[in-house]
Amino acid sequence: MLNIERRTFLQATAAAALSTMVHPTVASGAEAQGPFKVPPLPYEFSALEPSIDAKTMELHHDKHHAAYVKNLNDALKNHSQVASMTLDEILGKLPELPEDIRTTVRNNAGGHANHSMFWQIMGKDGGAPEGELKAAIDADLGGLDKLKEDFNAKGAKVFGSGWVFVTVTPEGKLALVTKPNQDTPIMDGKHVLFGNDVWEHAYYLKYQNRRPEYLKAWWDVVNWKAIGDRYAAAKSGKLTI
Ligand code: MN3
Repeated sequence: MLNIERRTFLQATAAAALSTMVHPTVASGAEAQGPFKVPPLPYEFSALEPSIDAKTMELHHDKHHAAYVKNLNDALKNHSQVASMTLDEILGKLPELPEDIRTTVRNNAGGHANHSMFWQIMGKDGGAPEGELKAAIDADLGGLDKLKEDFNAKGAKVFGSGWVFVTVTPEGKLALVTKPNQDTPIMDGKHVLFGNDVWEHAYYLKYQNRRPEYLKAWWDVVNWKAIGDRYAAAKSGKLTI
């Protein structure tokens, strides 16, 4: 009898210990505490193979992006006014933010915006630019082949970590721009049509130091349908991040 009670007690204790161990892990999952969340990847980690390998996608989305969101939420813990702003508002008003969180917010809100855009504009069977988007690429960037060539050249030249972007005005005009670290053209009051991440974490597992090879292969997983939707949203004033 005593032995059975003891066993039951031990089982109950073990279950309680397990539940206190498991519960906080679930409840406080990477970014759960705060206004910003990591958007789910809209495809499998392996969907962009062979251009981008599944392991890179998993680490990039679940670890790197999640860390930007966690750091951003942590920085805003005691800044409820900033925490109530949208990501675009925060990025457009960095100089007005409290100085003690400005750099942290710049890096991590930038990282959150850049990666949220990045997952969205990639995918399988991405098609080709069509309609007004194609016309704008032809008119402003010299056509798709020239865009790829110039974009890759700019991306290859980013020293250290950064991004290469195509920006879009409300009138639909396109331009190429690079940014260091997790900066974004949104910080200059511009809109991002799309961009590519040239941080080593985006390609190093598969390409090591061969960034130009990654830049070239990346075009195979660009989702022109999603970019076309962003182009239309930019022209109707509805484009965010
Ligand atoms: Mn990245």
